[in-house]
Parts: sequence; C-alpha cells; structure tokens
Amino acid sequence: MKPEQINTPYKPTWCPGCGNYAIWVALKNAVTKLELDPAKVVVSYGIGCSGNENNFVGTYTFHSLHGRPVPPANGIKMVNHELTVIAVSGDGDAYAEGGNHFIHACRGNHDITYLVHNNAMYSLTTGQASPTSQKGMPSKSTPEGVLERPLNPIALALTAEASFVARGFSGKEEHLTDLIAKAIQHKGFSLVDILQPCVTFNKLNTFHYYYERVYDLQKEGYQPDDKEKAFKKAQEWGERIPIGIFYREKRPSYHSELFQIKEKPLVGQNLAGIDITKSMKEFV
Ligand SMILES: Cc1ncc(C[n+]2csc(CCOP(=O)(O)OP(=O)(O)O)c2C)c(N)n1
Ligand code: SF4
Repeated sequence: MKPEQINTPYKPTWCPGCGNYAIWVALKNAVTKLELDPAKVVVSYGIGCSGNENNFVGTYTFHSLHGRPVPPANGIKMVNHELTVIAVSGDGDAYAEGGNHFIHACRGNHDITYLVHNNAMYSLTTGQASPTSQKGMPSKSTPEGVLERPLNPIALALTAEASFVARGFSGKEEHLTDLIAKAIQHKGFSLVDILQPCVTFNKLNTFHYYYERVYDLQKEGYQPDDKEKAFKKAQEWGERIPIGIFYREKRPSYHSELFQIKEKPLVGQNLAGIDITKSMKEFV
C-alpha cells in the first residue's frame, strides 16, 4: 500500500506552508511503513487545525470534542485491542482542555499513540496563547506578551509515568515518520510531541527557528533508558532543542492487565447471555 492510498477525497485546507502537512504525510508514511491495514487503524481527533486532519485520513477516524480525543481512544483500545489506536491533538487540546486526560493516560499506560501538533498557539481560533507559548510572546489574547512560563510536555509526560516519550519536528519528515512508527510499535502509552510551525499566527517558532536549533538525540548517542537522564534532557530548550526518543520503558499496558479483557477483547466475547434490559430502561 502507498501512503496516498490513505487519502480521502478531501484535500487539506491548512494554510500554505503549515507544519501540519508534513505530520499528515508522516502519519500515512508510518502506517504504510508498518504495513498496517488502514481498516484496522483508528485515529481519534480533538478540535483545532490539527483536528481537521480527521477529514484527510482514510483510516477509521473519530472527531471528538476539544481536549477529548484521548478518552475515546482509550475506550476504543479496550473494546478492541487488536486495533492500532492513535489520538491527535493540538497543544491547547492536549495540554490545556485535555490536560487531565493526558496525565491519566500516561500513568494508566493505555496502549495508544498520542501525536500532539505543538504550534504553541491556539490556531483554529486565530492565534491566542496556549500552554506551550513562550513567556513574553505577544498573541491576540496577550498583546503585551505571555506572562506564564511555558509548560514542558516532555517533563510532564515523564512525571506522569508515560512509558514512551518523544519529540519530533514537522520540518524533519523522515525522522518524524520513524518516530511515529516506533511510537505505534511501543506497547503502552506513547507521546510524540511534534514541533509544528503555524506560519500564520506564530511568528516566533518558525521553521527557521527550529531548523537552527533542533538536533537528533539518537544521532548523538543518547540512550532513552534512564529517567533521570531523560528529565535532564527535557530541560534543554534554547540554543539547542533535542528531538528523538527521550525515554522508553517496557511495562504492561492497561488492557493487558484488565482481567475481563486481557485474553480476548470485548468485541470477541459472547455477551449473548447478559441481560441489559434493566440498564437500558434506567439509562436510555
Ligand atoms: C471546551 C471548548 N473550549 C474551547 C473551544 C473553542 N476552540 C476550538 S478550537 C480551539 C483552539 C485549538 O487550539 P489547539 O488545540 O492548540 O489546536 P490548533 O488549532 O493549534 O491545531 C478552541 C479554543 C471548544 N471548541 N471547546
Ligand atoms: S492557522 Fe496555523 S496551524 Fe492553522 S492551518 Fe494555518 S498555519 Fe496551520
């Protein structure tokens, strides 16, 4: 299968030059690289320019509410853990409105891959500051500059016990494809925070800004096997910005320890003998 075969009849409506294009391509590339059947892949989207990708990916998709793509993704994986389940958010979606879901999916080690299009901006709503906007950055909601310090998604994921923590850059599509493929293959919760320039509203974190700063952790021999080392690396942001895998550990995923479904997903179980009429009457 070729990546273009995962297209839909709809063409992306993102601004020309937007960093979302390369993430869209990298996702399709990763699915084909791993020879996954698109009919067995589900992508759950939040709301945002990032979430609009829902219309352009020909796997199964689910368009949730703002900040809410993770709970449906967890649910889908538990009901049918033979599916590959991916959640996609913007940084506002993931780290503000959906921050609680993010934290608890990390510690639960739900077997999903979370791709966060991090443009440090609320872009669909035309350029308000987000949790990852840099201090001092002017935006529509902070004309005098952001007062808060930015949230550090990598450090937060490590604190919340995520078992795979990585950062990609949409200006390095091949590297990003490889990261997404590795994140999908990981058994447990995987975060790929993706530096994604919003060419329309974020005039600070541009492609040029990142090209000058990013370097590949793995090319420098960094091994992602030590949490303390990962915490230290997660603090690096400035002249040099690391991309690649910060941390990876093997540990059982949520569904693999849940006794009702660990042997067989819910969809494969015979539920014929269970009478749900009472519950239907009460709740429907
Ligand atoms: C609960 C809720 N709050 C706010 C909104 C309005 N809203 C829609 S998209 C969006 C911002 C999206 O920003 P981000 O998640 O960073 O994604 P991007 O557009 O940058 O990809 C907001 C605030 C909403 N739909 N629902
Ligand atoms: S507003 Fe920004 S994130 Fe949204 S499509 Fe345009 S460039 Fe991309």
